[in-house]
Amino acid sequence: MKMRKAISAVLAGVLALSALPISAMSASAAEGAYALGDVDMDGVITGHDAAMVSRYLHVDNTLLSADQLALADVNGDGVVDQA
Ligand SMILES: [Ca+2]
Repeated sequence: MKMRKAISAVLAGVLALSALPISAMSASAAEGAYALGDVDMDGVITGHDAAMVSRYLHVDNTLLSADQLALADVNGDGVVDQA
């Protein structure tokens, strides 16, 4: 149940971000090449990005590169977590 809540929180964040125009998002992470939240760096923000963050948090804390961690910190608090 705890994990489902965490996944739901991440998905809600991704969905909220996907509702924003791309121009409204900071593109400073990963040298501006990718939008915040685009953790898998495929050019679009999808559930797969949220799934990668969930996997990083709960299964493999070596999964994400430094650039991916910067993209995953969508609220800019310096911590990659459900928020
Ligand atoms: Ca993506």
